[in-house]
Amino acid sequence: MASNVTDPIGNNNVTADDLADNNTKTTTATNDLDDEIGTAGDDNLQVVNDTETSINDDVANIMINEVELNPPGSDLDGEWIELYNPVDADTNLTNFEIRTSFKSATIQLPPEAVIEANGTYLIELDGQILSNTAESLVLANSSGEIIDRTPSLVDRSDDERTWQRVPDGGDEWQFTAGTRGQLNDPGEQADATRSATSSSTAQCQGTAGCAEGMAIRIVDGDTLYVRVNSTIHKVDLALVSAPSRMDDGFIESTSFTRSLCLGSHVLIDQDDKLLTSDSSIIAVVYCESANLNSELLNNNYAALDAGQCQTSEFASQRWAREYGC
Ligand SMILES: [Ca+2]
Ligand SMILES: [Ca+2]
Ligand SMILES: [Ca+2]
Ligand SMILES: [Ca+2]
Repeated sequence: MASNVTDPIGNNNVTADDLADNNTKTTTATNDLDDEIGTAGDDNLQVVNDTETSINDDVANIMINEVELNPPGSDLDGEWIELYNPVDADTNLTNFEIRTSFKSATIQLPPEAVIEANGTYLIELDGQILSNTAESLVLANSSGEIIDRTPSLVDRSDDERTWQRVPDGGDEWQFTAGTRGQLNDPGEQADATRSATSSSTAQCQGTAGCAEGMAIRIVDGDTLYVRVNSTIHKVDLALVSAPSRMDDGFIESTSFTRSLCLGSHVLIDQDDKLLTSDSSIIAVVYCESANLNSELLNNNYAALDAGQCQTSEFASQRWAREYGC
C-alpha cells in the first residue's frame, strides 16, 4: 500500500482497498471468536420507517451512519444498522442491500423502503449476523453498485454504545452512546454535498505528522512500534495511560492492544501540541480504523492522562471529553 512517512497536510487516509484486504485476513483469523447463531437472509430484517411520496432517485449519497454490533446482553435479535440521507429529498431504497464481511450475509431492503430527507432509516436484524470482533459493511444500490462502506469495526463492549459517524454523514467514526434511529449529532450535520465516493475511514486531523504503517511490536497498552516504509517509530498514545510492566492490569491492557493492533495496518495522527516525549511520537493511533486511545479507555484498560488535557490537540475530541478532559 502507498504510505508516506509524514504528510504535513494530514490527508494520508486509509484507502478502501486497504480495508478490503485487511478485512479478509481479519475475518478468517477470528472466525472462531464469534458466536454462530442465526443465519442471514431476507427474513432477517424488519424495517422501522414509513413510506413517503415525492421520492428522489438520486441515491448516490445514502450512507451507513451507525452500527450496533454488540447490543447489551444477548446479541440475538438485537443488532441494528442505521442509514443516513444527507440530501434534502426523500429517497427510494428499493433493492438496496447491505453486505456483511464476517458472515458474507446480504441484507435486502424491502421494495417500499424510503429514507426521508436528512433523516435516518433503521434496519433491525433478526438472529445474530454482525461480528463483534471484525466486521465491516458495504451498502449497495439497486444497480449493485457499492455506494458506501464502513471501516473495519470492533465492539467488545456489551453496552449501549455504538459505532457512528459524528457528525451525521461525516467521515469520522466514533464509539459512543447509541442514537438508534435518531440523528447522531443533531446540532451539526455534515455538508450534504459530500462526495459519495470519499472513503469512510479514519483520517488525521491537524497539521503535525500523519503516517500509515504496520504495528510490529507492542510494548504495553499505550506504547507500540510502527514500521512506516523502512523506518520504525516508537509511538506513545496521547491522553491515555495504561499500566506499566510492574503494575496491575499490565498483561490485560497489553493483550488488548496486541489483539487490536499487532500486525495490523495503523494510522498515526501525531499530536500537534505534544509532538514527542524522549524518542517517541505522541499520537492518536487507529488500528484498522479503531481509535486505540479511546478503545483502551472504553474497555477500562487505561486511564485518561488528565495532565495532557490542557495541551493535547485531541483534548476536545468527544472521547477525551467523556473521560474528563
Ligand atoms: Ca452483546
Ligand atoms: Ca453496543
Ligand atoms: Ca454481534
Ligand atoms: Ca443514530
